[in-house]
Amino acid sequence: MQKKYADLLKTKCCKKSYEKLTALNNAGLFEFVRKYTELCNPDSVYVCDDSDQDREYIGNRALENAEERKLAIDGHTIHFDGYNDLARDKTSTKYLLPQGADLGDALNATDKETGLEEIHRYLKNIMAGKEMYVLFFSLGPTNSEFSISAVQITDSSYVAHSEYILYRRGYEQFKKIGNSKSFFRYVHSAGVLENGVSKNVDKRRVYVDLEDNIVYTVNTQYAGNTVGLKKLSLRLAIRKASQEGWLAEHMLIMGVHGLLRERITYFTGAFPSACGKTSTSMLKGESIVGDDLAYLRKKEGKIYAANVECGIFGIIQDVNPKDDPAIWKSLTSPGEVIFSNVLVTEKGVPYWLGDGREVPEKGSNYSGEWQKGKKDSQGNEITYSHKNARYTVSLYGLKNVDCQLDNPEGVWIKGIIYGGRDSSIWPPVQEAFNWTHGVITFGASLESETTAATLGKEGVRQFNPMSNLDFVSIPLGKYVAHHLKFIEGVPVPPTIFAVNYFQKTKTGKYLTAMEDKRVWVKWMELRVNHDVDAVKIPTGYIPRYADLKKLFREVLRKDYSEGEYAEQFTVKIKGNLEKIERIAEIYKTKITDAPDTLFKVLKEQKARLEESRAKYGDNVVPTVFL
Ligand code: SPV
Ligand code: MN
Repeated sequence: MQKKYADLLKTKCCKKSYEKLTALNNAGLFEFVRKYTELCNPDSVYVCDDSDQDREYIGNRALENAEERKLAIDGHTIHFDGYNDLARDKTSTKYLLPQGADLGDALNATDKETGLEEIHRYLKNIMAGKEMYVLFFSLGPTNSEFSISAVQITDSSYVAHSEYILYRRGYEQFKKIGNSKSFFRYVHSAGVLENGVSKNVDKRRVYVDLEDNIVYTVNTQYAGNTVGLKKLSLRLAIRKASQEGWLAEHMLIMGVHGLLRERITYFTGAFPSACGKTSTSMLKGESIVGDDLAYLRKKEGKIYAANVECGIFGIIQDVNPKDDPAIWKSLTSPGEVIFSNVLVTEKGVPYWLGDGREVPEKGSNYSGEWQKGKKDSQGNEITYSHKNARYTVSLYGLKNVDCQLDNPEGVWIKGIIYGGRDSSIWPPVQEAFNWTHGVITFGASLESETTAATLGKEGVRQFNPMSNLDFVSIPLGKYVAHHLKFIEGVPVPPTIFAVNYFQKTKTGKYLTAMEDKRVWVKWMELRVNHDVDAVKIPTGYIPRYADLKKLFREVLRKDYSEGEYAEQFTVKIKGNLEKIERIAEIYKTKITDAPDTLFKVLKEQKARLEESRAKYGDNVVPTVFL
């Protein structure tokens, strides 16, 4: 038997690739690679180790097989996904459930046996005529309590190339885990390519096997559906974390720098896709540890976090030199960048929505050849760059990267931020009364209006607890309970905040400017370090006007009027009460095992809001709470 396995891999791998695989001495890993080599039937198999040579090989393959094209600036390439494959596909992403298991109605699941049969049918011979890549990475810094080893099988050199930019290499780490079965596995095939993009998107599937820690994904290229270590790993990690007592979250990690002293205070922040997570982590004057995925662990009575990644797969829309100087610089200077789904001119110059430049007359984009006024089959104008167009860059090249990025201990987290796209209810910033209140009324009650980062209609208000709804892989009630429990034994847990960058006036104008975020984070930094007092309102603590006025002056050189403060921080009693009703109803009817604490905390909040309404009416200016 052993010989037969070896024979198959030996014929598909070059000698060096075969040796790299066997040097890992991991029978389970070897069998996994053999099984999918046999099933997917590639012409050849290339195994990558941690060498720069292999990284270069993958980058070159992406150009040779036209999944990427060179752009004018050295190191820059462009990749296009298919026209209907430009965002995460929630409908086709399913957990494979063994008989008797139940994740509740809020999560998308299917019978494991049927799902596996279907995906294996799709995978059969899917790589014929192609090369298969086998890659090893580490989720989190290597040689750390946070690290999880992961192996990726893919026939897409674009996916492999993206992973090289986004994750730490993990071949050597695999050597250290020996024969362990404790690693994550991903099998991906873009399927048949037509003009460089997946042809059979109608047969796109992302199936997550939680028992065996394997994710299968076929007939898609969009990174959110294919890059195993990103959102596919998050789904596996959430379950693992719940079993082991830590948290895997859809969170940025950043260092906020004190205005007064040389003090760096670390925060994590959870925001749904396209709601300001990357831009917060990249704020001018602060330093970035990560923009998307964080693991949080409890150590010696404190909470530490590490970035799962070491790169950014960021939304490019509205990246401009004024608001995002650091990213702008990497997107316009030589160095490794993969642009996806932007417009590219004949001269190889990329353009995107909101870049502040004049729009070219024509070029290539996600719809093929594009010229101004081009319409889709329904007569709608095709934007020159897609709303979910992205850039992939390494964090190491950014001037604002935090020096703790690779610290195997992680960074000590003193504040956690929750934020959604909410046009009418939450103020720009508020602080929870305590951990439980923050977890329930901010995290577990998060709602956000949908965006182009997932397929489907935009602007629909959606329940999205901890910004993690798309990735939670345990029953939601258990997930919330796990958060409540997480800080047991932590004498001073992180302070929880909620932010909202998207409040609008009745006429649809944003109430706050993009750059105002810089003030909100500085206020949070002062709060967790006990430097300022705050105003208690029914839903939490908000800043005092005088503190904000000072911060606006110091940080942005802007005048901040009492009128602005009153408008932005008015307590919307009706909106808040309706929200409580909506959230309580969801947890009552759709989610089994919701913790009792959740209903209790919501009830208390309701009582506070009703009391204020009786005294002051529906819209209460913050000054009455002084
Ligand atoms: C997001 O949409 O939240 C992302 C990109 O970070 S994706 O890989 O699509 O998840
Ligand atoms: Mn994300």
